[in-house]
Amino acid sequence: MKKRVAVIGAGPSGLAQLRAFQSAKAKGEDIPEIVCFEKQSNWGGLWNYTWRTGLDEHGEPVHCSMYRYLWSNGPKEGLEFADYSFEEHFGKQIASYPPRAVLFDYIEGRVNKAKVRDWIRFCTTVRMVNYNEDKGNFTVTVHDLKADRMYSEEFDNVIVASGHFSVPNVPEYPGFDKFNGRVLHAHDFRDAREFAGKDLLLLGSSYSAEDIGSQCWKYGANSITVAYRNAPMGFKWPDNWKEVPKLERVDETTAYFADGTSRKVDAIILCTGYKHHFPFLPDDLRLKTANRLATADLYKGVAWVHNPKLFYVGMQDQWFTFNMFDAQAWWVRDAIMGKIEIPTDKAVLLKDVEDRVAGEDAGEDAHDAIHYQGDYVKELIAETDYPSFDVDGACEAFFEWKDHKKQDIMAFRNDAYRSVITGTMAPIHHTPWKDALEDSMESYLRN
Ligand code: FAD
Ligand code: NA7
Repeated sequence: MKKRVAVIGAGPSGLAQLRAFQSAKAKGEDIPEIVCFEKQSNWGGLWNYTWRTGLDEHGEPVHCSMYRYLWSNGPKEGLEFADYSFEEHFGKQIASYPPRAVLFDYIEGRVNKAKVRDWIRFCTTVRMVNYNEDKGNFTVTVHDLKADRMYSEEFDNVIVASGHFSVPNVPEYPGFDKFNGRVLHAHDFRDAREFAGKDLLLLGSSYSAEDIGSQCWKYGANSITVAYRNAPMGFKWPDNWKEVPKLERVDETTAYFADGTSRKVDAIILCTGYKHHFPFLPDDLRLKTANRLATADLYKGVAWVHNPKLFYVGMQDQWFTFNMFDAQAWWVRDAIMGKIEIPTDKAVLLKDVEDRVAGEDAGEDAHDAIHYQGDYVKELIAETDYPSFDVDGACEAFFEWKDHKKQDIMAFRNDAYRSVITGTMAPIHHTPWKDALEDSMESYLRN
């Protein structure tokens, strides 16, 4: 009997897993039967944009945290697939910070070429995964949302690729229940035009605060105030943008901060991050980790130390994204196919996790963190046949990106980088980011 493998989620991580198995098959290898369960009606994960918020048409929590005018927040040269370049997909080199629709098209291009769509059961939510001690396998219980039917199947391995930037972390501050305007989390933010002319308060000092604030600024918000909990982002912001210390409370109209200042605001956007949340996993299989580069309890960052027939892909905080998911997916494939041996001594697995945590903790700044994750990508790639690429070159692109942000936070997306896959330089986009209000794929590719 062929092994059966369940993949949960068809976002970039799950699709990397399907492509990994398909590439082995294309080389004549005998691969397991792969079944991918995806609760949405299409692939792409967070990149599959929807206007919906809250619950979807089936009553399931909406997965999408992306918004209408999102452009890549890092250079595409840092995430390019080593086996499918941007030039292969678009037939030419394109600018470095593609809008969401362009990246969705690129992600889709590789899996269309691999012809793996038939492996995916769409509109199917995984409800529970249980390990059967007696049989040494898993029972996966799913809900076919279209047929409104639940059923269970058995699998030898399960790969969790359900993402971790979808279930919002929603703190409450005194007075939220009395505030006259809207209070929403970044997960439910969609169209920046809604906030044109408004005075906005954002909480948080990471990517979501930076980017949602920038979007609202671009589409005409009157002012942006960002309250930080520990440290400000510290960029050179436009005149109508201010960073202030921690929010203490709000009343009907006004927000009050820890430095004694206050500001009248129309809406509050909580850019307060996300939770690793796996409602379909029981206690013995469920990952509990902070959002960090060295996750808890995952050998090599992917194999569940308490039962290494279960794998997680893409659970780290991310400098590297698509190519790191690939590195992980190829490694997981080879572990499942017996080409890589996972030690049977649990102490060895736990020591690996401990060393990774210590390695991350030894780093002092973002520069070290980027190198740390780059080294992790290199480590995994060295153990499989994933095409090796210039990971250090990708790190360099990230360092330049960080410098460009420091120089001008509203202009860094106008810069261009060299591909570490094809060696060609990206063109400068035809319109500066702040002026490119129309950002469809057609418009972006018109270089
Ligand atoms: P996801 O994309 O979250 O996909 C997980 C999939 O699992 C989804 O399709 C979901 O429907 C499915 N799923 C979940 N639960 C179940 C279930 N129970 N049953 C069945 N299916 C299920 N990365 C970049 O490289 N560049 C960027 O510019 C960038 N911008 C970002 C902006 C925002 C606002 C956010 C939130 C993230 C951004 N990211 C960016 C990071 C993003 O995490 C990755 O690009 C990528 O989407 C992660 O892929 P994933 O497959 O691990 O998870
Ligand atoms: P992050 O990067 O996890 O950051 C979350 C931010 O929220 C961070 O600055 C936190 O403050 C802040 N936070 C968390 N809880 C609170 C409370 N209770 N009060 C105030 N501030 C809080 O999440 P993002 O959404 O920015 O980014 C996630 C992904 O989305 C990322 O990969 C991007 O690509 C897009 P701290 O700094 O710890 O003080």
